[in-house]
Amino acid sequence: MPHSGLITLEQFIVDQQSLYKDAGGSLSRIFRSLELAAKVVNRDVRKAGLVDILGNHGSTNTHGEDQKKLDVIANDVFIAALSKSGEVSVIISEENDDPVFIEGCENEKYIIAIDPLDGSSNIDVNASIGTIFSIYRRSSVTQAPTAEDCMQKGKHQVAAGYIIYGSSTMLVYTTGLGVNGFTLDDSIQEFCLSHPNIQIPQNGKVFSVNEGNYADFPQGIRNYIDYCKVKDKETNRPYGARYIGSLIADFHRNLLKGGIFMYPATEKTPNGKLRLMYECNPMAFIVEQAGGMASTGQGRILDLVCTDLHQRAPIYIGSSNMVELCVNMLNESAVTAN
Ligand code: P6P
Repeated sequence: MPHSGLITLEQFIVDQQSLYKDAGGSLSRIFRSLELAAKVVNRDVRKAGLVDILGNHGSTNTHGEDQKKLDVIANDVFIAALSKSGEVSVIISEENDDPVFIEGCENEKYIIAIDPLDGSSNIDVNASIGTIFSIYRRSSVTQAPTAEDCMQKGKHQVAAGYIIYGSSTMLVYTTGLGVNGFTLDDSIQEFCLSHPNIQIPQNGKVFSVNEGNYADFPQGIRNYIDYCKVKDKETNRPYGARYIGSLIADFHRNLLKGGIFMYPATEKTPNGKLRLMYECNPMAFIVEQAGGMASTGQGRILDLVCTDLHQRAPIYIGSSNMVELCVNMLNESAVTAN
């Protein structure tokens, strides 16, 4: 496509801003910061094998997980960029136990929840990784922000998105007016609109789950996984099993092609493994905006009450017909088991 036909992320955001009557440009400035940070992290991810930024940082995060060096670099880059936007009062990050209150921005209305580098266990083996972000507004800005300001239901998100550092680098986001994808054109260092108005197919032929935990899954989930493997031409089964171990990569493939991603509760992870505020909620907002579904197994992810900044939740997310059947089988089995 000739460059004259390109729509850059910057231009797209300005055009979208005109759709919001009370838009003052704050959200646009936040996106500009996210875009800059994404380009810096992309540069570091792309050269990870060449300089000493692979491997563990020697510290652990709030969940006791080893922090990879790139985790820490990505966290620092995004927090610095968002702080400089002047629009963000507080940031919650997978890499920080406590909220990061931005000095001089106590009266700003935006809150950011971020997983600066999700899938980091894949860094050393060159598999796709990514950044997930979620944006909320504070209900009141008359006093300094608190941790409670951050504990909002996912349905109150103002925007959500992710950057996937894969075979190409893409930024996918929603502000509640559908989902759009932008691919980084390295030659001009611009994110350009490549996937307008993404809609997830209602049915797919892929299921994504860590089957190593099969013995630990609820019976209904085992029943659904077995269902995915049955030969049935009419319903395009058996489905393909695809699991990269990087939420963003598995989610992105299913968003474009159709499919379901599952991280159930198990004995080892009684509330599931994925974190509500900066993994489940942003992905749930995106998938619903694309016509899909995201459930905890007991209800909509976006309705789940947040009682802890780093709380986890079981998640079944993707093509609506697949998620619906999966959750029905989970609950039918639970009923018959009682
Ligand atoms: P498991 C990566 O650590 C992550 O948070 C997600 O990106 C990914 O989907 C999941 O954990 C993989 O977890 O237990 O299957 O290795």
